[in-house]
Amino acid sequence: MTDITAAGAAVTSSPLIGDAHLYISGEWRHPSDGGTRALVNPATGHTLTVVDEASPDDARAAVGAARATFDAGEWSATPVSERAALLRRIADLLVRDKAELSRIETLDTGKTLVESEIDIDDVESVFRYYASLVEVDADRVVDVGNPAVISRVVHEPIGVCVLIAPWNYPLLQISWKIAPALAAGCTMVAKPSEVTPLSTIAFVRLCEEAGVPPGVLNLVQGSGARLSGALTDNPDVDFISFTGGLATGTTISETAAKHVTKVAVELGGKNPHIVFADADWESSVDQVLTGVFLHSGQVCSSGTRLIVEESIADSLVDELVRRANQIRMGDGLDPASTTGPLVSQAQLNKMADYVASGIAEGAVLRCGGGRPDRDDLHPGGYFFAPTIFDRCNSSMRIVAEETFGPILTVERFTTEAQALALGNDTTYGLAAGVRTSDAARGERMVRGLQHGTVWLNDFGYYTPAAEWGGYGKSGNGRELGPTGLAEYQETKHIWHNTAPSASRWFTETEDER
Ligand code: TXE
Repeated sequence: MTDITAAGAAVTSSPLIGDAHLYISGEWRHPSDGGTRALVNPATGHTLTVVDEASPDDARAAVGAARATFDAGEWSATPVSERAALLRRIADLLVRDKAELSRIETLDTGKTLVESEIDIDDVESVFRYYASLVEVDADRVVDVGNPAVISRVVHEPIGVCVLIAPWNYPLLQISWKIAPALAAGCTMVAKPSEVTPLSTIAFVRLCEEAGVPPGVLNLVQGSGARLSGALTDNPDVDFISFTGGLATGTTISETAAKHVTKVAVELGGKNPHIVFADADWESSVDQVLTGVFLHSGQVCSSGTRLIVEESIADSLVDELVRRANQIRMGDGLDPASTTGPLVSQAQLNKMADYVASGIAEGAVLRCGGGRPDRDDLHPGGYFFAPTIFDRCNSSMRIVAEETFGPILTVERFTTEAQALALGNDTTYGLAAGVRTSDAARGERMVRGLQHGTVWLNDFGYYTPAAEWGGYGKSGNGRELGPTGLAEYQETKHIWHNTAPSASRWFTETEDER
């Protein structure tokens, strides 16, 4: 068993975490009311470290700092080339400190070290992508049919942004917000999840080292509900980008509407993975398994609904059960682990509740359903075995609701029309996968599925250059790609007449007509 207690102590003393954890106006501060929060290592249930937790006054101060810095105008007027260079310096520092950042992310979230390392690589890519994109984010010239008029559409930073992130991909998801916000010339308050704030604290220290000016990037952490008024019911905020649960996203959207504050929300999904009988067998087994059990299913685009053609359903489910039982769950720091624990006791309780509801509603439990029966797992860790339910239908809670854990449900179809209807039978619409060797059918399916990302004969991949976001209750707005930058920009039309002349619409005398 890995000695996590020792590793936890090392986190406390990490220079990347420091001893003060709020960053406002370029200063590391302790909270005004002395608030703290103990963070738990999900692999052991032991306290990992204790961090500062912001009060509502601190959050208001952070928004005030972002407002004052934006209104001063210096940052937003920084030449694009300088902002791009800053993003690249941040990317370089991510490379330098990748090992420590990955270790911190694993201790805080429970995910395996390899997954954390991939996350940090992806964060680096996002910064490099937006550095390059903003350099070519040109104004548009519009021909208005009058050679004397120069008509331009220009992009300007939207202003003060509040960036609220969840616990499953802490640094990755907040980087999808911070990178375009910095590229666009915005100022911001970042609020990581109170469950997993460590990597964001460490990252803000790197941003400071890279030369992000004081007041541009401010950091508070703590309970979202407690800080909500200061961050989302605040006329000084111009844009809120939120990733998290549906209920929270709805509350934030309602609150922000009072101030006509722009909001973009990414609220998870209930993602179908559709397998036709003619699909490649080996990659189907592999990717259905990875698609749902990676990071113990705590992924917004997790392929939790297997929708499989009846003729191969029994054999595919048998094989998935066999493979799921072999998954090496364990402490994320242990190189032998291929997936880690759930993030918290709350998530563990939620899975137990979903398993009970699946059984009560008549689904057939084929494997998992509780804590793995293994002596080598730490007794305090939040481990939940990969779970497969067969004979499911979309009226069951385990099929309709986002479980956000390692639970695969299986539904069966006999026709393409049924497969499509099942794939769209969800209130969410974040991501979907289709597997078939029939190209024409594949194309019909990807066009028919009402989801923000659709994979054909693949699952789970994304690139910083392509938009990410959801249809339906998976949210609105997009992250990544050019749209992910546009979210942080206002669009201004400048009409410049180089040879002004009177229009004579309102005339002084009738003769002028
Ligand atoms: O999310 P919350 P939770 C889903 C998943 C999960 C469920 C609940 O199904 O089981 O959401 O997870 C902040 N005003 N996803 O409870 O509460 C909070 O501090 C402002 C899907 O962890 O939505 C944190 O920083 N902020 C998802 C962030 O919101 C508030 C990833 C997310 O927390 C707030 C995670 C408030 N009133 C969970 N209340 C995805 N889309 O990938 C909370 N917060």
